[in-house]
Order: sequence, then C-alpha cells, then structure tokens
Amino acid sequence: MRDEDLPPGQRAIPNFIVYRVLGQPDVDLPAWRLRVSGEVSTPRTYTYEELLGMIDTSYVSDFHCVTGWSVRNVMWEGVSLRRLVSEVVPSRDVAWVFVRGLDNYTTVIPYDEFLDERGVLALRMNGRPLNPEQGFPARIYIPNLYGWKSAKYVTEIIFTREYRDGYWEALGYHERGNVWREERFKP
Ligand SMILES: Nc1nc2c(c(=O)[nH]1)N[C@H]1C(S)=C(S)[C@@H](COP(=O)(O)O)O[C@H]1N2
Ligand SMILES: [Mo]
Repeated sequence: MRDEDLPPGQRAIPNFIVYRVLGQPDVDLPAWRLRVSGEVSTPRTYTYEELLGMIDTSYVSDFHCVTGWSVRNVMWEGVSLRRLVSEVVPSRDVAWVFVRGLDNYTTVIPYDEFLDERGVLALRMNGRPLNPEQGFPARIYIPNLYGWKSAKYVTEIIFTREYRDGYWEALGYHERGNVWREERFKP
C-alpha cells in the first residue's frame, strides 16, 4: 500500500479527529432506514441488513478534512454509490445530491462527483463496522471531496436538479469541495 501525495494545504495526522457538530444520535438499528429518493424513477428504502448484503466495494484511500488534517491509508468498505444510483435511476437533469443524517446534519454533493467510481456508502472502516463516532450505521465517502461531504449516520440521499446548501455550505463552504482543486470556500 503506497501513500498517495496529499492534496495542497493538507498535513497527515495519525488518527481521525471526531466531529459531531449536531451531537451523537442514538441509532435504533431495527428502525433505521436509508431512503434514496428525489428526482428518480424508483425511490428505494434499505435496511442495514439489506445494505450489508450489497457490499461490493473495498479499497484504501486517504481522508481529508478542510481544516487541514488528513488521515492516510484508511480502508473503506461498503456499497458503491453507483450501485445505489443504478437502482433508483435519477432523471436526466439531476445535478446535485443532498444528503441528510439521523442527526439532521446535511451536505450537498455534485452529481458528477457522486458518480466517482470509488464513491461509497461506507459501512466498514479499517476492517470493522463503523463505530458510533465514525457514523454507524453508514457514511458517505468520496476520495476527492473534503471530509465535510462525508456525512455520517446517513438516512437520506436525495437527487435534485436544484442546488441547496447543507450545514457547512450555508456557512460559506464550497458547493463542490474537491480536495485537488482546493475548493474549501465558496468563490
Ligand atoms: N453527521 C455528521 N457527519 C459529519 C460531521 C458531523 O459533524 N456530523 N462532520 C463532518 C466533517 S467536517 C468531517 S472532517 C468528518 C469527520 O469524520 P470523523 O468524525 O469520523 O473524524 O465527518 C463529516 N461528517
Ligand atoms: Mo471537516
């Protein structure tokens, strides 16, 4: 496993700094659902068990927080975002994906970044199910985007035509948030 170069302005630290700006939600796993909806032909709802049975993706990649820290060589496992896309079939004019967590944290992801072949609904990190701090049961991970787009405790993925701010975007953080283009703040 080879260290990737870090994006501009980032430095490596050994461990994640845990952020839960809206607190740590209590997850009632039997009642928990992931709903994938919006401008799609077939909205879908998944249980945790169903998602476990759909795991199709596993790879190692770095994680980058916009505040400047990165954690190298994290192993991610989960359901590819492309698989979720192919199940719901977004309409042709979808341009954004709005994501919400059980804690009501929200973020927005450009549809083209969401379609990155490595984009994953992560259920496992470093060989284990996500722990509560890491966003159990599921979090988004897209290697080219800053960490604030990696919503934890995800319950809703909504495909839309129109742009809408999530939590950090409303405070001036970038619509896209690509780490290689150093898109930290809105222009
Ligand atoms: N639900 C939720 N998801 C979240 C956050 C949060 O506060 N709440 N913080 C984001 C930010 S800014 C970063 S850098 C990462 C941090 O991931 P970690 O808490 O696993 O270190 O989670 C992202 N996802
Ligand atoms: Mo972050």
